[in-house]
Amino acid sequence: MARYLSTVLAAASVCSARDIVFPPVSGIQHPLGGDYKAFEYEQEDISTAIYNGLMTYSNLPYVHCLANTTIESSEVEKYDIAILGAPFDTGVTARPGARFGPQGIRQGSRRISPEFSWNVYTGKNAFTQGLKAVDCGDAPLTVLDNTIALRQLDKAHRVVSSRKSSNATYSVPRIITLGGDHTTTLSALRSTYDHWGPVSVIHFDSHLDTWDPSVLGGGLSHYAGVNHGTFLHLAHEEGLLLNSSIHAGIRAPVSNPKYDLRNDKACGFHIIRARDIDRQGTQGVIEQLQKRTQGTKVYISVDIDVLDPAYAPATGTAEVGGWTTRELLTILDGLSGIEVIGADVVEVAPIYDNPGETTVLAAAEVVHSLVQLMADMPVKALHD
Ligand SMILES: [Mn+2]
Repeated sequence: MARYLSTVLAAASVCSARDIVFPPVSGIQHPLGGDYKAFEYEQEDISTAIYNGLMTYSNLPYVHCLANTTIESSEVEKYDIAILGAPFDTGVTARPGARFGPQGIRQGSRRISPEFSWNVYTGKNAFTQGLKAVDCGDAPLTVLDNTIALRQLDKAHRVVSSRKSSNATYSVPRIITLGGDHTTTLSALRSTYDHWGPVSVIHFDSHLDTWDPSVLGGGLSHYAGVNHGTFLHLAHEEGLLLNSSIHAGIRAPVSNPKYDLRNDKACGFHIIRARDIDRQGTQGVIEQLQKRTQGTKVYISVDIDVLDPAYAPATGTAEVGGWTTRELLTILDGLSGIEVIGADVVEVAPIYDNPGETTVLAAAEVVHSLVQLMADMPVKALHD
């Protein structure tokens, strides 16, 4: 016992009781030098690491983009690509939960860091191509009134897109919204209209989302007609869209094939169905999307339910028979060169995810591909 105690006391005399002291490894210089037990805090770098600090998308710097909401104010740090959360899920027709989507997607992105992001397929790092990407946090939206919440989101988009850009050549920062249910895309399109006029939408989704409000919800009240299945119809009515838009991954049933599909066409859309990929391959899908939107500015909206529930179970209105995560990422990366003026990933409802975080990991990587598309092709605004 005495011998044991003296050993313990000897150990305690060279390091504090709870330090973990590793024996020297042959041939390896200990970072603290020969006398590695003489611990000097000055030598420890605590300036940067992933998994530290408050969580932002891909460990990007946080900027309080909504500070001092005088629109002309330019006092916040400049940026070119803004990640903006839209915690709103009271426009859904099935399972709620997407209000926690923004934090879910950030959680899924925590292993991505700007300095460790060279893509083995593209050979590029979206974060080091000259445009500054930041996380603006979430738009503060009331959970008790949809009309007010969407007006708050309209305003948040207007403020964030009106800040000074970091890159002198392109004056308008572009926004990638983390949804939120799909209704939130309407605010984003109102904002892109202000800077770029009407745009094409590439809409990845299992559902059409162009439903006439008189068919979906509007029969009940005007208020109920503004929801995650009608926002593209409303965007068309407001004149925000060009007639060169296209859906990709459609497979959910429609209520009336004649009316719904004719109405969809009238809203300016073509349709690529989910199973079309079996015949065309990813390359065929890429070519259709490019051809349809050629020569126009493009907004890309990704409803995570475009993926099969095997790849994205955590969503409100899951539809089986969808695309794989790899197929979607291949298609997105294949769109490099398109002028993307805004984008979003919506309908991520983390409560339905699994311990492996399948959905939020996929959503985070989809956002990464969207950042890459923006970095590849900076776009001038109408007044530039
Ligand atoms: Mn949708």
